[in-house]
Amino acid sequence: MIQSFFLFSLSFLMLQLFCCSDATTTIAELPLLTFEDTLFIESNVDQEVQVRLSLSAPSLETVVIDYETLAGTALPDKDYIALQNKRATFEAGKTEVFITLELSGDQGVESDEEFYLYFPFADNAIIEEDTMKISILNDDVDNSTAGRLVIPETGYETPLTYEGMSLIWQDEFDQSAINTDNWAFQNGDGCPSLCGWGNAELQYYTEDNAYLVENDYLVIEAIKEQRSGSGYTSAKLISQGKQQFKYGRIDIRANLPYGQGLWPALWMLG
Ligand SMILES: [Ca+2]
Ligand SMILES: [Ca+2]
Ligand SMILES: [Ca+2]
Repeated sequence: MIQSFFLFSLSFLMLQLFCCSDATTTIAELPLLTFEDTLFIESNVDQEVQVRLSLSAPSLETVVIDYETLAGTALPDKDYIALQNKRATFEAGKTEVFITLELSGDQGVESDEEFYLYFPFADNAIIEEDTMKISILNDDVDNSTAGRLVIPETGYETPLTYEGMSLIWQDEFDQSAINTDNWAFQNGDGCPSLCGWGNAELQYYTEDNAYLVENDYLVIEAIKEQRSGSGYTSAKLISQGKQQFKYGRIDIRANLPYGQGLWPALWMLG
């Protein structure tokens, strides 16, 4: 009886160990759902695109991932076709599947937009990260202002006072001409000593391209034209030898152009 009892007890213990050890191992070995945020260029026509889902390791079981779209700044029907109660299936042993999305094209000028793919539930896989961001990059531009000077009506207001500091110099470009007490022009292409101004710059600087408008603004204009061997002209103003400062705070308010090859710059050199 004693021996029999002992064996039963041992069997029971072994059964317990097998049970718990096996259950723990199974959970730990479920693969992890992985993916990366994805971006697409909008286009002018509707398009089908694909996003990729991956598993961290192949599974012996079929893995099913539930998914649906969630609106962001991109909206269903306007920017993409909404999906609800959809399922992506990884056959046993597979670690990659693709989900097809339908994006709406247009020719409207707008901001880049985004929406989301949400993964609420998985069979035989673990979801740690449950939301993929899908970005739609607008590819339309506004040509209505090309070649015209547009003074922006919004932007940073430069204060005239700061606590603990006093204003010792300013130029609001509100006189009848560029103030030569403050500014000198650095003209040419830098040659022969520093052709391209050390930066392979393509323009020829001339004071013709700097002027004041509306009693309040300095304009520096870049023009595609030939001048002394350069294919472009622009202007450079420097305060060197006229207004120079050591320590303190300098505020500059400027509106900078955007486009291929443009390199607007506000330098502080010492
Ligand atoms: Ca477009
Ligand atoms: Ca759009
Ligand atoms: Ca657009």
